[in-house]
Amino acid sequence: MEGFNYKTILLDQKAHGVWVLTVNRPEALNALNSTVLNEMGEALRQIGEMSYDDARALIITGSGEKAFVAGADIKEINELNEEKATGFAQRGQSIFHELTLLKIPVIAAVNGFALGGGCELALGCDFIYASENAKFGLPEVGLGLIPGFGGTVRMARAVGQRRARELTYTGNMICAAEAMTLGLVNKVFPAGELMAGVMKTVEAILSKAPVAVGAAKVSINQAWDMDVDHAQKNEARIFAELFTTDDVKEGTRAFIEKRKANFQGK
Ligand code: CO8
Repeated sequence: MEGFNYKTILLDQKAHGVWVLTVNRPEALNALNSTVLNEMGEALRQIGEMSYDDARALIITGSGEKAFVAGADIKEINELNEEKATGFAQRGQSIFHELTLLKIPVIAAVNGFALGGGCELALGCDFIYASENAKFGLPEVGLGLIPGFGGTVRMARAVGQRRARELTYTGNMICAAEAMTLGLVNKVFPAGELMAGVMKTVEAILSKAPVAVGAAKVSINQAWDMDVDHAQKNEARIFAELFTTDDVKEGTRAFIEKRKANFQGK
């Protein structure tokens, strides 16, 4: 399966089953306009319909050296009224929510500015790797806005309420090293080595049982909105469901036979 044709994003296969979605408006620092959001929505639908044979991981990044995504498109925001703003915010929120529903890991490879909607896009991914020139921030209050693509929800969950408040009220940008100290970013790489670093982790994930990785994602995400008792019951249910897959037998048998498991994703 090769790439797809879009105008404002690129959707390419980097290795078998490893997809890279690149927001591709470098002239506007990859700002998210309606076309980008619509194309991202379509791309996620396509990936979501693929079997584990064809899709094992998704990497999200931005085109060019300078930006991951410098936010929602401010020119488009300037034209909104209350009704259209509701639609625009909900569209972004639902697409970023789709990232959490995909049963494959989604990794943000943040290669420059991740501001406003761009920071919120990264927050919607399973985790964030960054190049050392990356900058994170929620500058919306400086535009008379608040983060509207899930930022007031997810930033607090990522770094704690007090740090989220400080970032959101000041709109200050932080560098990759500080973002890592806050726990927003998992790893920082020298510029030019980011994608290789992401791929190393993806390869580690690809060696594991695909259905189990997907089930772990579902359990972690669902647990977030549950109390401990319900979350553990849910985990036990998801755990037990994996015993309907061949990969459980293969993984455990391979351990006993002291060989590498050959997982089939079913
Ligand atoms: N929207 C539209 N165009 C943008 C954006 C953006 N967010 N960011 C940069 N651009 C454009 C610039 O206008 C410029 O275009 P042109 O060359 O035609 O003038 C080009 O990209 C290059 O940008 P700069 O010349 O500004 O580059 P600098 O290196 O000088 O500065 C910055 C880089 C600091 C990143 C700067 O561009 C900047 O501050 N950008 C805006 C960052 C921002 O405020 N982002 C938040 C936007 S609001 C948002 O994301 C809300 C999300 C929730 C929406 C909810 C719906 C209602």
